[in-house]
Amino acid sequence: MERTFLMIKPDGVGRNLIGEIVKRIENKGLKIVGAKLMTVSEDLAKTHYGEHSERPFFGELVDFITSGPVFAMVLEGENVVQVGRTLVGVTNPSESLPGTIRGDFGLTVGKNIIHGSDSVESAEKEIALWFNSEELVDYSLVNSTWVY
Ligand code: RTP
Ligand code: MG
Repeated sequence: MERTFLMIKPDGVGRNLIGEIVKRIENKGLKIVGAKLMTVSEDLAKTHYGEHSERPFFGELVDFITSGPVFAMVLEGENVVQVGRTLVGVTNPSESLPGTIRGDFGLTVGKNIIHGSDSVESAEKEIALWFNSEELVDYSLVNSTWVY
């Protein structure tokens, strides 16, 4: 089954949105296989957003992600990378549709609440970067036969 990496950013944690976001993930039928509240080192932030290292906003992005705790998650489900991005919304919350996390809770690109892996390949890299294998839990959801 496909996996993705989602991370509630410091603004989402600071605005008490963990429960609201986890509720949407559970309601959708996705399985949480790993989750942790953590602070992010500068090294981890720079590696995670390495593809943006030459962009003018890189410094601000690293400062922001390291500015408070984040809530990191690994989710499992059919087509979950794309489904995760759909739940999150587009990069700029002012263009994200209502019903998406960014569309419902954000206004500006610099404080867009949550990160979601953008491809199966990035998901694999990001899961390995953020989680040890023993932090990922193997179990079954009782209701999954009503989803699949
Ligand atoms: P993310 O990686 O955080 O899930 O966001 P994304 O794929 O939707 O967008 P991406 O292009 O990967 O950008 C990463 C993060 O950089 C910040 N950003 N700021 N000031 C700007 O023009 C700008 N553009 C991007 C956003 O916080 C974005 O989520
Ligand atoms: Mg991205």
